[in-house]
Amino acid sequence: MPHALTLISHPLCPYVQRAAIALAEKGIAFERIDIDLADKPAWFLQISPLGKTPVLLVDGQPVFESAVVCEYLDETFLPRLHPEDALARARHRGWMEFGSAVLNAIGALYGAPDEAALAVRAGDLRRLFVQVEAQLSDRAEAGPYFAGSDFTLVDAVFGPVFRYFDVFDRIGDFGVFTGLPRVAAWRTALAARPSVAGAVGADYGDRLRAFLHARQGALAERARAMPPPAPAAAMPA
Ligand SMILES: N[C@@H](CCC(=O)N[C@@H](CS)C(=O)NCC(=O)O)C(=O)O
Repeated sequence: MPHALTLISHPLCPYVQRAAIALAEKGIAFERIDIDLADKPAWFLQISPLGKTPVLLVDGQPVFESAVVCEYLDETFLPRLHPEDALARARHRGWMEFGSAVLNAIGALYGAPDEAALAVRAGDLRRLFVQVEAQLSDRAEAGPYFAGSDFTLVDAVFGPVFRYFDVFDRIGDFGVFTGLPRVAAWRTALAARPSVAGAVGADYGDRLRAFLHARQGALAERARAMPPPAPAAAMPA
């Protein structure tokens, strides 16, 4: 019997997007409920032990933590997005975790208090992507995805990562991907993948810019120098 699946979400959350991408890749129907993370509803706090999105409700039972949600989906619904081989699968899990480290570095970028810190944090991000470039160079297959021609959960993690840069690129040139051709090609391939493109609303860019506008710091300062986007819901860091 099919499960009733509900993804408790926030329109900007990159961790939510991982789950939405995995669901779309598997062709699974689900309901998506966006909440305001700046004013968390009581019902959400009852089902989310850490008070974070995403939560996947499976027949009413909450599963929390995006990596766990993705693993559950992969064990339950075809096609598999993890490699069959246990060692390859373990290595993919490592790169999913690496993707979370990149998200933390992105958080540090938009938290940079001044231009000097912004440059340092862009450099930190670049160093992470230099490691990704080396990993992509070691692929047995040429691409276009992390492991070659098959889309995997690592791709589901990095699609939302790269999406931030579609907005950052309009704010300034941070040089994060300069001289990293495999990373740049992977970014382009993921942006074109329907599951990745469809994991956010059409207003994602405006929402992210509104989020940045409302913050303190150097990136916010630069974002405010651009024409103002439409107002959007706040998202805590
Ligand atoms: N490790 C968690 C991280 C999820 C996370 O940080 N979600 C953010 C939104 S993108 C959140 O809910 N923040 C609200 C809060 O921390 O209060 C996961 O992978 O699911």
